[in-house]
Amino acid sequence: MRDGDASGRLPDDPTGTPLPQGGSTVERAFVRSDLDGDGRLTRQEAARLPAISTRFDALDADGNGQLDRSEFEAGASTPP
Ligand SMILES: [Ca+2]
Ligand SMILES: [Ca+2]
Repeated sequence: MRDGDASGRLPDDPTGTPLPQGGSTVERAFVRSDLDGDGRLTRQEAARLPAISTRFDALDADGNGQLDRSEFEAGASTPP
């Protein structure tokens, strides 16, 4: 048994965990709106963003009822 050298810190992970502070304004908006953190916005989550929710069906390119990040970014970068 040895416990004398444990620093209690996890090694740095080069792949990282995405942080809300790390991305663009659009990405932060996505992360802030993604209340359950599953990487997709439901219609309910998108309701916080009127510019998105009013075009939800048009932005949902694959029609699965949720906006993934690429669908969201496409909508957020396109004028209404
Ligand atoms: Ca979500
Ligand atoms: Ca979709």
